[in-house]
Amino acid sequence: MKQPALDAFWMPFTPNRQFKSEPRLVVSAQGLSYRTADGREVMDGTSGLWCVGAGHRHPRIAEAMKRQIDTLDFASNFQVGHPGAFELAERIAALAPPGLDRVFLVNSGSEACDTAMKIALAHARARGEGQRNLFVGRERGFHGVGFGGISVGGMLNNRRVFGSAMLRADHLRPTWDPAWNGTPQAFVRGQPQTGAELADELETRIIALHDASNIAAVIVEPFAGSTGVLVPPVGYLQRLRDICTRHGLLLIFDEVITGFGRLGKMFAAQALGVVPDMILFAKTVSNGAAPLGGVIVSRAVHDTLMQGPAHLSELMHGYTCSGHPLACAAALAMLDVLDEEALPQRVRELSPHFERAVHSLADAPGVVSIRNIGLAAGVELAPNPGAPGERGNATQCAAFDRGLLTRAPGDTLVLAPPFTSTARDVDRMVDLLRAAIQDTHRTHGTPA
Ligand code: PXG
Ligand code: PLP
Repeated sequence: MKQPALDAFWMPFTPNRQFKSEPRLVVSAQGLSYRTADGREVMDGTSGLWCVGAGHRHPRIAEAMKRQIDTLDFASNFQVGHPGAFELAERIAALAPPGLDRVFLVNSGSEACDTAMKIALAHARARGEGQRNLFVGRERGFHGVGFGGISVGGMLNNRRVFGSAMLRADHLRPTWDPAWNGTPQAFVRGQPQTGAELADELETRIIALHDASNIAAVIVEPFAGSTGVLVPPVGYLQRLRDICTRHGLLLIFDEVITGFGRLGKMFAAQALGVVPDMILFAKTVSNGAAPLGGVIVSRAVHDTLMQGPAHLSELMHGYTCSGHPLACAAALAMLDVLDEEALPQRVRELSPHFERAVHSLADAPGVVSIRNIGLAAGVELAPNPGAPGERGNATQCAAFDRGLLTRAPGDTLVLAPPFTSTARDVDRMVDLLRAAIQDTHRTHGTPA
C-alpha cells in the first residue's frame, strides 16, 4: 500500500514527530486484530482505546449502519427528532440502575463530562442554589479534554498550560499510592480490601474547607482507567455515595470506560453496587463504530430542570450531531449484540482467567505493580532513572512490533481485551506483553 503523506494531520495525544519518523499505520481490522500497512497482524489489546468490546467489524453493527445510511443519513435533533435517538435513549434508560432514566446524547466522553457539569450547575440554579459552582474530582482522574473535564481531571500534563480557563475544582487523592510500588500491596488482585477510608477526605478535608453548600457535584471514574488502572478499594464508592447524600451533593460516575460491560455488568454502578445521580458513557456504547456518548440523568435531577416558558429549551445546550442517526444505529445494534451474545456474562466468566494471566507477569523484569478489575489491567514498570514514561513508551513500541497494541500511560502497560476474547487470546496477549517487557529489559537495562 502506498503510504499517505503524513505532514498535515496533527495527531491527537501522540508524539507527532516520533510517529511521523516511524509511522505505525493500520489499514483494516477484523475481530480481535488490526492489519498494518505492511501486512502484519496486531492484536488489539486495548479494545481500540476501550471502545471495541464486541470486536472489530461486527457484522450486526456494520449492517445496521449500512441500512441507516440508506434510509436517513442525517437529521439533527434540534426541534425535529428521528426515531433512532428516542429508541436508543429508552433502551439505555431500561439498562441503567433504577431512577436513572433520562438520557442526553453527545458525541464523545469529553462532551459527556462537560454536559453533566452544565446539568449540575443548571440543577443547582433551578433550586435557588446558584452558589454551588465548585466541582470535586480526583487526582489521576481523566474526564476528557473539554474545559470542564480538565478542571475535574487530575492529570497534570492535561492541565498545565490551560490554567486560567478552568472551572473551580478541588480534588480527592487517588486510590493508588506509588509508595506501594514493589510492595505486596502493589500486586493485589481485584479490589483492595483496605482503603475505603480514602473516601472520607471528601467530608473531612474538602467539605470542611469549601462547605457543602458551595459544591455542585463530585465526579469520579469507578476505576481510573487512563492513568493506568487504579482500582477502588471495597466500600470506597459507597462511602462517597453516603457522604454526597448526607450533604446534598450530586454524585457523577464517569463510566466512559466502564459503561456497557467492561466490569461484567452493563454499568460499574451495577457491578459495584453503588448508584450515582448521573452516569457518563461513550466508547463501547457504539462499539467504536461511530462517535457517540451521553449522560444518563436521574429523574429527580431531570425533572427539576423541566420548567420555564414552554416555548424555550429547558437546557441551553446540545451538539449539532447529538444523537446522530448513524451513531444511534450502531449503538442500537451494539445493545442487541451485548444482549444476544451475553457479553457482560462472558466478561464475568473470562475475568478470573484474565486476572491470573496478567498477574503471572509479576516475575517479568522491572514489574513493580499489577492491578486489575473486570477486563482491565495495568502492569507497571519501574521507570528509567530520570526519564519517567520512557520505558513504558519503549515497551509499547516493542509490543506493537511483536504484534500487540497496548497503551502506556507513564510506565504502566494497559491491557483491556475485547469482551469476545477467549482464554487463549488473553494468554497470547500476555505472552506478547512479557516478550515486549523483556525486549526493553535488554535494550534499556535493569531499572533502578
Ligand atoms: N472519561 C473517561 C473516564 C475516559 O476514559 C473520556 C472521559 C473522554 O472521552 P473522549 O471520547 O472525549 O476521548 C475518556 C477517554 C487511554 C485513553 O489510553 C483513554 C481515553 C482516551 C484516550 C486514551 O486509556 N478515555
Ligand atoms: N462553530 C460554529 C461556527 C457553528 O456554527 C457550530 C454549530 O452550529 C459550532 C461551532 C458547534 O459545533 P457542534 O454543534 O458540532 O459542536
